[in-house]
Amino acid sequence: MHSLHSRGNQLPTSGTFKTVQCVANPLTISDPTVARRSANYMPSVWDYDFVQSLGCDYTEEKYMRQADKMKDEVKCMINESMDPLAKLELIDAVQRLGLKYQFETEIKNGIDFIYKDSSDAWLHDDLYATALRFRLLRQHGYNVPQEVFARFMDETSNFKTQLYEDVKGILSLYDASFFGLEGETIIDDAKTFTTTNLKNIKGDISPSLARKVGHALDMPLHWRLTRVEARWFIDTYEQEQDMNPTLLELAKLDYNIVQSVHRKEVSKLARWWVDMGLDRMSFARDRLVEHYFWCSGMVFEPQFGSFRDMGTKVISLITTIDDIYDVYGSLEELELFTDFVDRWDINGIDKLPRNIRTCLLAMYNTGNEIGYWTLKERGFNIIPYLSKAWADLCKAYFKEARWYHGGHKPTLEEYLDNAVVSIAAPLMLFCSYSLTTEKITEETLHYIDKLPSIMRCSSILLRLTNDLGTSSDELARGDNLKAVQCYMNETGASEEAACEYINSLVHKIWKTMNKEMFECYPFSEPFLSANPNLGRTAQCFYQYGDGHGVPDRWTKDHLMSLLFQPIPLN
Ligand code: 0FV
Ligand code: MN
Ligand code: MN
Ligand code: MN
Ligand code: MN
Repeated sequence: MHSLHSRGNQLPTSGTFKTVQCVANPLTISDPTVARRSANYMPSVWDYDFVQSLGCDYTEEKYMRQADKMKDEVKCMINESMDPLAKLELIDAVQRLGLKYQFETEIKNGIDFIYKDSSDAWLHDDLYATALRFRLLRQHGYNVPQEVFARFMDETSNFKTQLYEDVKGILSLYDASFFGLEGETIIDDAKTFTTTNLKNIKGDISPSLARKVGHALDMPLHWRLTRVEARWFIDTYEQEQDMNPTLLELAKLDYNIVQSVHRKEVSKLARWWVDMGLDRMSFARDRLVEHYFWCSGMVFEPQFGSFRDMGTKVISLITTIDDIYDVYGSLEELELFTDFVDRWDINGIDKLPRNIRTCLLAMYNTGNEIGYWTLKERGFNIIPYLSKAWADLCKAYFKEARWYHGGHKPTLEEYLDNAVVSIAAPLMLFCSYSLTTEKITEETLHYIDKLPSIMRCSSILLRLTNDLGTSSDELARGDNLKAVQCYMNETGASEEAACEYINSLVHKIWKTMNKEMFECYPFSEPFLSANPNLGRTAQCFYQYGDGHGVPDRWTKDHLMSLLFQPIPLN
C-alpha cells in the first residue's frame, strides 16, 4: 500500500508521552498568562489527504449482483434440513464470517428448530456439541440452563479428568462460558477450568487447533467485534477441510462491500475534520479515523451510516473537550465552559481563550446540526436531550477536575458514580439511539436519560477498560484518581491486585450484560446491540494498553484491515 502515508514509524515510543510540559500556546490570545500543560499525545497515524482520497471499489453494481446471487444460495443452504450439529456449525460459521446480519431470518429459524428439538441423543457425551448449542442458543435469547454441563462433572462437582484430552470440546466450553449469568457456579467453574487447561495443553494438537486456542485466549468470541472476528475467521475458514466455497466467497465479497461503504464515510469525515480545523488543536488528540472505528464498532451495518457520520463527529468533540478538561484548561475556564454548555447558550463565550472557544462553538454548532437532521428526517427535535447529555458530561468532567485540583480521593463507588458519565458512553449511546431509530419517542428518551441497566453495564465496561489501559499515563501527567487507584486507596491493595480486581469486575459486568440481553427493553436493534458492542470496542482499543491515545500498534493494524486493505478475491 504505497499510497498509505503512515507516520507511525517516525514517532517516539510510549515512554516519552508521560512527560508533562508547560507550553505557552501562541494561539491563546485571551489569557497568555495561564501556564498550560500538554499531554504530548502523538500526532495522527493517518494522513488526511490520503483518507480523503480513498476510493470505494466494491460498491459497483456488478458486485452487488454477485453477492445477491450467492446470498440466495446460502439462504437455501441454511434452510436445508440436516442433522442438528451440522446446522449449528453452519450457523456458527456464517456468524463468525460476519454474515449474521444478512441471514437474520434463516438463522433465527434454524436456532428455533434446534431449541424445540427435544431429541438430544446427538449431544450425549459430546462436550463440543453441548457447549456449541448452549452458546448459540444463549446468544439468540434462549436461556438454556447451566445444568446441561452437569453430566461432564464427577461426584465432587469437578469437570471429569478424561475431558483433558478433548481440546476441541474444552475450547467450545471456554467460549460458551462467557455467556454465564451472575450466580451460575457451573459456568464460573467451566471458565476457570477451560482457561487453565487451554493455557497448559499437554500433548500434540494440530497447528490449526493451536491457532484457534491462541485466538480464543487472546479474546473470547463473545467479546469480539463482528468485523474484527470476520477478518480473522475468513482466513481460518479457508483452511478448513469441509469449508463451503460459496459461503467463503460471499464472506470475502461482503467484507469488501461493507469496507467500501465505511471507506466512503470515513473519507467524508476526514474532510469535515480538516475543514473544521480541529486537526490543528495542538493540545488535543487528533484521532478522526480511530473515532470512526469507535462508531463502526458500535453499529457496522451499511444502512446506519447516519449514526457513524454524526456519531464520529460527536466522539471527536468528546475527546477534544476531554483533553481541555484534563490537561489544557484552567479550573476557572472549565467552570465557564460547563456553564455555557449547561445553558446551551453561546452569548458571552468571548470570555474564553480562542482555542477553547473554538471547541465550544464546534460542539454547539455540530449539536444543533444533529438536532436539525433529526427534525428534518424524523420529525423530532432532539436538541433539548442532546444538550442535556453534553451538560451531564461536562459536569462530570468538571467534578473530576475539581477532585484533581483539590486532591480529593474518592472511594471506588463514589468515583464510578461519576465516572460512568465522564467516560461519555451515555452521550454516545444516546446518539446511537437517536440516529438509528425511525420513531424517536419522548418516553424512550426520558428512559435513556435515566441510564437503564443495559446502558450502565456498557458505560462501566468502557470506563473500567479505559482505566486499565490509560490510568498509569494519566496519573503521571496529573489527573484525578481512576478506578485502579481508588481501589488501592480504599483497600490498601497493591497495583497488581487492584488491576486484577478491576478485571474481575469486567467479568462480573458482562454477566449482568448477558442477563440484560434476555430482558425486554423498549428499544430495538441496532441500538440494543450497540450497548455490548461499545464494551467490545473498548476491549479492542484497550486490550494491551492505550490503543486510543497511542494508536500506532494494534489499533493501526485493525484499521488497516477494517478500512484500507480489501480481501483479494478469486
Ligand atoms: C477518553 O479517553 C476518550 F477519548 C475515549 C474513551 C474515546 C471513546 C469515547 C467514547 C466511545 C464515548 P481518556 O482516557 O482521556 O478518558 P478519561 O475519561 O479517562 O479522561
Ligand atoms: Mn482524558
Ligand atoms: Mn477526562
Ligand atoms: Mn481529568
Ligand atoms: Mn482514561
